[in-house]
Amino acid sequence: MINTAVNTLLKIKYPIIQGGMAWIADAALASAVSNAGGLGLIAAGSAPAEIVRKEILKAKELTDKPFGVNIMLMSPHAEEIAHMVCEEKIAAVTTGAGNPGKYITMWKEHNITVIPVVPSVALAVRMERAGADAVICEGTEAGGHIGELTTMVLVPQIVDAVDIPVIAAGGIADGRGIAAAFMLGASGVQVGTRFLVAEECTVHDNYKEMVLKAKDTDSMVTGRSTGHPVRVIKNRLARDIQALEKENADIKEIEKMATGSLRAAAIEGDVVYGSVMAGQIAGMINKRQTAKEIIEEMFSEAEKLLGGAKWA
Ligand code: TUI
Repeated sequence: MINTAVNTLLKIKYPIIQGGMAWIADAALASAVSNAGGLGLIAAGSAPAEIVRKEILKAKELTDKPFGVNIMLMSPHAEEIAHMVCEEKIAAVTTGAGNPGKYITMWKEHNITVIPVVPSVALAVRMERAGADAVICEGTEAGGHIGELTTMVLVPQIVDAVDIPVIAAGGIADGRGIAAAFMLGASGVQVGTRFLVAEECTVHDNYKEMVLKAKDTDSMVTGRSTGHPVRVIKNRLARDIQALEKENADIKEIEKMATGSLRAAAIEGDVVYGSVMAGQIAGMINKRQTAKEIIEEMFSEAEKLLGGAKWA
């Protein structure tokens, strides 16, 4: 058994957190991951607090295990969601796309385990000083909104810079990825892309098929010119945005094309003009499984590779 500081911190069987995928990670996926022994997350994305609260109430019906909420800090509703998770006594909060510093004291007062996603050593250090319990160190291989550095270079540098547990994310979808993350000093992993094809994931089937069919080179990054780079699977929308970016088009025009595009792909199944966010590891993902099968397969592979040593 792989038992680390992350198992203890989150009271979970396997040190794995499900990625907070906006418009996708709902009560169904979060509870399936938590019931399988990981930490499931409900992604708040850009939804209002009351919509997120409904998912939390559903998840409480579906699991008695701990689960968390991922707060996307660029959302206009981030502030109200930050307060709502305290009312709902959520076990853990992860954050993305910003600095959650101003909320950390409040969350800690409500016994919430706080785990910000960080793209750099500087932000990891600031989060530790602000009272975070752990950090998720997300490399640019990840899907969705990304930073510049790869998982390979970011994890060991953050491990050296902080004393709190480091959870590796970006490019991890099997036992080899887990074992590699542990070798870099991580004590847990966050996995998003592989859970997109989980049976319990309610994302549109066209989206799942895009992930299942993707090859190694099928993802690209759009939005660098707007300051909000996102990794997506290549399609018509991504190529159109790329063409506009090459022409140095107006940022507002590019942002207008991206608005609503994640919802279009995830909910409507528009995988031509929608935004199919997924990580570079999509090329390796080729089968549908339950969340339980995914987690158990990943950890049985990792345990073999790590040679049965006790990981703490
Ligand atoms: O947040 C993510 N991934 C996401 S959020 C998302 S929803 C969205 N939709 C359209 C456009 C933009 C977002 C889809 N995927 N991952 C975690 C993550 N956080 N990656 C990078 C960061 C990050 C970046 C800068 C965290 C902190 C940060 O701090 C800047 C600062 O203020 O210091």
